[in-house]
Amino acid sequence: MSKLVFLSDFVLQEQDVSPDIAKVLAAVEIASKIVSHDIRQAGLVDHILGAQGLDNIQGEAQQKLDLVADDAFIDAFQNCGAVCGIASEENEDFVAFTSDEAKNADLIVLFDPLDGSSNIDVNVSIGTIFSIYRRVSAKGTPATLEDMLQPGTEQVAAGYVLYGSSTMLIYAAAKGVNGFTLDPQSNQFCLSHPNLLMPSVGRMYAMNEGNINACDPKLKSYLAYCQSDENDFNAPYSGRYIGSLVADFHRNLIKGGIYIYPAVHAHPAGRLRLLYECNPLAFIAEKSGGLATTGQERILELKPTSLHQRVPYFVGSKNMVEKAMSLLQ
Ligand code: AFP
Repeated sequence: MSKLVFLSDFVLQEQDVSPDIAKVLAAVEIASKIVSHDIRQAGLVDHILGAQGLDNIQGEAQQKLDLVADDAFIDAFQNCGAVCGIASEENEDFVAFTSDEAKNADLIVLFDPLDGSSNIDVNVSIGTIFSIYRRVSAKGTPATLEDMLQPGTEQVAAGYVLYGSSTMLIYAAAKGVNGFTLDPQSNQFCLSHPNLLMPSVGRMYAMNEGNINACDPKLKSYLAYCQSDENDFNAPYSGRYIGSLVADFHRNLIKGGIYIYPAVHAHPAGRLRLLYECNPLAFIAEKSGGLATTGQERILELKPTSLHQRVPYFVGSKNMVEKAMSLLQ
């Protein structure tokens, strides 16, 4: 058996992982192991399952584990020595860390601590999504809103942790995308999926089809194409919708496919959050050969206007996203 490469070794070997990015990855590793451990105990201990009784800034019921994960990641980023500020999907405002070390740090992290959290209680895969930027404000001062509202093209790196049948960390940077699986024996993330490339087409599409009458009627022609014999495989694609974006995205990254969350009546601007969900996954998609758009525009080129901005989202295999866009014109 070939030697296992731990994430901590990979970080030292990779030339595009600077020392400060390595510190952020170490923070992600610490927090995600805490969250992963808690998830594996869900149902056995009190503080994991169920709603905690309040809504988050998005007006969605916060789950107990949303808050456990949010605290774990904020603590880890605050203490890693490389991050001057963060914004999280769970909090209304961004946080500028106040220590001298943090004020002199260069990096910003935007993250969704627990994507798909409505799936926690039913033992379905969920994940943490993160995105790393360099600050635009001056070092030595507190992080600003401007630091948080950079277009996705400015991401230095992005990734996610998927708490699925195994726990995996996917990390994307300039040189490409690599996947690490948490080995339960050593409790280490080990390189298991080097140089991930998303197939340019796949046999699966993911959309909440309950929304089909609440979105642009042109989308019906794309779904009809997916369900017909006229597509790339001359056979209907399979519909797969987990309802955890990170898990649907991961399947498409490995096997090829498209994920669609369009503007719908209940969410006229789209449901998914640009900063915490769409930009990081768009970065990973593009670095692995895929594509992410609003149906009209490239996600990474959008100039964010607010922390919790939502956008329509088409992400996945390049040819599939392009085909969907062509039918929306
Ligand atoms: P939560 O983290 O609040 O559960 O939201 C998950 C999510 O943003 C994304 O992960 C899913 O794909 C999407 O919502 C599911 O939304 P619908 O239930 O409207 O299909």
